[in-house]
Amino acid sequence: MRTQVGIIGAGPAGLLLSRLLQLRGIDTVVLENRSREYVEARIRAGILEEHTVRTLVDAGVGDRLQREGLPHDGIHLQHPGVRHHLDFPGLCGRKVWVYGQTEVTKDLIRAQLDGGPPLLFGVSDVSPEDVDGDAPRIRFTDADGTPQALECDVVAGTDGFHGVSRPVVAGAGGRTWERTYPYAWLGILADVAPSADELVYAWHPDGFALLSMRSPTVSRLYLQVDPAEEIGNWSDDRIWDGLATRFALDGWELRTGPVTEKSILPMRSFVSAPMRRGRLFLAGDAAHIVPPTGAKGLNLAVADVTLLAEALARLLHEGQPDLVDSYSDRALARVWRCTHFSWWMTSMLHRSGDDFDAELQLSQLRRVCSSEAAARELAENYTGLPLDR
Ligand code: RFL
Ligand code: PHB
Repeated sequence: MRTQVGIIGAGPAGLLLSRLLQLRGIDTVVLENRSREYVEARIRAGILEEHTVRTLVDAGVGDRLQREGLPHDGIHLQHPGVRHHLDFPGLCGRKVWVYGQTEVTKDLIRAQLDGGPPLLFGVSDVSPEDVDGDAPRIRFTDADGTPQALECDVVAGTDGFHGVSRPVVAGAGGRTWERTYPYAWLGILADVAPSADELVYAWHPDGFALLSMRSPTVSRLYLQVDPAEEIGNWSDDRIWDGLATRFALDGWELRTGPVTEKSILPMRSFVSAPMRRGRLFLAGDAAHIVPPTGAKGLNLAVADVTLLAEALARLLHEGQPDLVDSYSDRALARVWRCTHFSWWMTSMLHRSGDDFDAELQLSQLRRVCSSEAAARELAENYTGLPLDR
């Protein structure tokens, strides 16, 4: 088997990279170790930046997003007794969209299977080889159990945080930075209309809570819990009670409904540099993780592959290595901006249990809710800073 770009991982980063390269006339093969059903059901991100939406629409995979996505002009920031709306278009001229990562993934998979480049699910033993030379390959076992070798010009490691690509890059040196937070999120999906028009990020003495949504009839809600908590200790009633307490506001009520999914998610920041070894390039969660508070992970993955597709087209069509040579530095500049923003949102909104921290957090929240300059800084980062081009 031979292709120009062998792509490991069919998450949003790998699927979109394949699509962007196809539109530039470059052949790809995508290798995914899970099944299509598993990949399409994985519940994750929900907020898309304007740049992400434009990229998906321009790539011809945005029809359903444009029909079903919910444009949001801002968020609500809450602390006890106060729910303040931040108006993003007024502050920075941009907005965001609510559209689940599951739906982005389904749209990309459908486009790929509908006459697009090969996408192989259920492969195993995936291993990038000879990435330091000009003729790398990916060895893997296909879904029928047959060993295969995919000869490539370039390998893209878009296999997420637990993938096989980052260890290969790290094997040549480089470094990593990591922060684990003493918080986790308990997330639920519920069949009930969202209780607010836009997302509510709430600081509360009991801990952070987030009200989000997936559609006019499906709510997505999160509660800060201890990372050692077990989901079995959280009945639906206990979750709804916790949410009602943390979002409480005079004249407002939380709507409840059947819970269809619940899980506990750890939170960490992680950056690995460089995002390249020879002809192997990392993109998305394979190279970096942010805590979900700033809604940045999926958007960063899209920003990475936008840069990478352009760089690979220049290398493979024109033989010019300048953009692949600058890819890691350009991508990492945005990664660190988003890492800072996600850390800042996380630090401002989660209870540490320390009362000094709490007063600093409340002071920061009052500042964002009263100063246009402070609000604009949040709005510019949340809606996504322009790509460095
Ligand atoms: P993914 O989505 O993890 O995809 C990697 C793919 O690679 C496959 N794979 C392999 N395939 C072949 N061989 C191997 N050895 C392989 N190892 C792994 C995996 O099965 C998978 O299919 O990474 P990608 O594409 O980089 O995308 C990143 C995003 O998924 C992630 O950043 C976001 O979900 C983060 N995130 C959010 N991001 C946002 O932009 N906005 C949000 O509102 C938002 N909310 C969230 C989030 C992440 C969350 N969790 C679960 C951590 C909310 C949550 C709760
Ligand atoms: C979500 O809807 O899953 C979501 C929204 C905003 C965030 C994180 C997650 O900051």
